[in-house]
Amino acid sequence: MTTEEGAIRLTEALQKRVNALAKAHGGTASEVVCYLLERALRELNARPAIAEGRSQREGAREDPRLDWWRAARFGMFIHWGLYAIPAGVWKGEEIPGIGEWIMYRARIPMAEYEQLAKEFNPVKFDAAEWVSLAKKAGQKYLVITSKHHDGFCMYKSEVGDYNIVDATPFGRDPMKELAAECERQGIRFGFYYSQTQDWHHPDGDANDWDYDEGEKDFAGYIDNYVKPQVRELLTNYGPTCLIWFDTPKRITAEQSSSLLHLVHEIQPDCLVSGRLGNTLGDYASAGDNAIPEEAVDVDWETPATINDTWGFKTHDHNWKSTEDLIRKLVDIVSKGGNYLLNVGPTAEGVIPQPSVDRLLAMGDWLKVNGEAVYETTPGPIQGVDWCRSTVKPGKVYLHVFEWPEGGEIKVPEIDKEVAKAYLLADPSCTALPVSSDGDGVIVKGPAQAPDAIDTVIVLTVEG
Ligand code: JFZ
Repeated sequence: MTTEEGAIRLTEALQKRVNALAKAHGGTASEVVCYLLERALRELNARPAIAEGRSQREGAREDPRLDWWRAARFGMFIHWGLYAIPAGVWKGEEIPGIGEWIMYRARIPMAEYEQLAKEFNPVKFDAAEWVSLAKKAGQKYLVITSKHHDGFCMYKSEVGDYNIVDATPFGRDPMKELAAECERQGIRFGFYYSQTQDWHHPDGDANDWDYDEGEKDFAGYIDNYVKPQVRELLTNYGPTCLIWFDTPKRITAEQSSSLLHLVHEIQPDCLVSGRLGNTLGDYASAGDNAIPEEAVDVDWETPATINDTWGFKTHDHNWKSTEDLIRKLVDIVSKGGNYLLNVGPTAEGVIPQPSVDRLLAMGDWLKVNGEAVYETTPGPIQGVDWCRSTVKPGKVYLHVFEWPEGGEIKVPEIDKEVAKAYLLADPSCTALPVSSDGDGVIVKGPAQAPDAIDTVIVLTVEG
């Protein structure tokens, strides 16, 4: 289906169906297409940000093991693997969709795809550089793909030789180097692990072009491959802050539960993400780049991309602006969530410069405004487009996205007495004039927005 401004050319099959519907309902083809599109978009928007089965396990909401994670609010996600070599192009053809799915999208035979390992040699990989970028960005934890759906292990596994140490000229274990560097720089280190989909393993989920789905011993794959690998990851790399499982389809509640207990048996403080499935995760996982309309009373996290892919793609230059990224971080935190923002390094081991630039800019903003993000909880002002709010005891942080004409901020009702208002960026905390017009507090700020992206006004409140 191709589009030119105002005109949609449908495939023949679709055209036939639309014409039949138009005839049946006495409308025009365009009316039918518009109706169907609007309905699809409504359903899309109506889909909850936190899907069924990926929410937080009963009882975990009060679990003190999550306190560091709740306070952290902002983490770095890293999708890195063999898929960074084709980088979205296979045999000269651009393969649509997220880069790390190229084997699936192009139905690449496993025997062909695994040849990529022979040329994977990221000589420019520098663990210290990656971790210091996370630190400068203000990201408190780092989660990297130890094994994604393609089944290639980016760590030294004794359970199979389809791994970076045994199968590539690189021969080093980047997970070892990153774990050590995170320890050194005070960043918490975690693993992404694809527990259901494994397009390399004959019993793993989803490769139906090399293997017969009906023949698969998925339970055996979980018990004899996944569990030994999870044990390796939680045994050989020091303290692991969390395991980020993914796409929990085909996994039973028993299997999710046994994985959860395996993780907590080996490292009791290691958290397990909501995509463990069957609502057994230590915290809830929202859909990719999905942000709930309003605050959610669970511990939740949104995994997000800076462009439109997780794994590196040569031709994906659709980078979000720094303003967009900072406002998404604040929007998520103001609703009680964590923001796990991704980078997709190249096959040489380099994080794309557009990602570096935006993360450093976010870090600069957080150096000034971090007090209104870290260790905060959702504020009293919700569902207002021009601002967001976060709180700490005795303080309400008003995040002003759209600065009002003349700098007169009409603070929506917060049913608390405002003792003082000042700009968070003002080291002298000079009081701003506060008045009341009977139905709310008015704070008189500078005529121009001190920070066009998000100016934070601190309201000190009684009780
Ligand atoms: C999954 C992966 O398939 C993808 O490659 C990436 O790792 C991402 C972080 O997670 O993609 C998903 C998983 C779940 C949803 C959407 C994309 N979902 O629940 O809507």
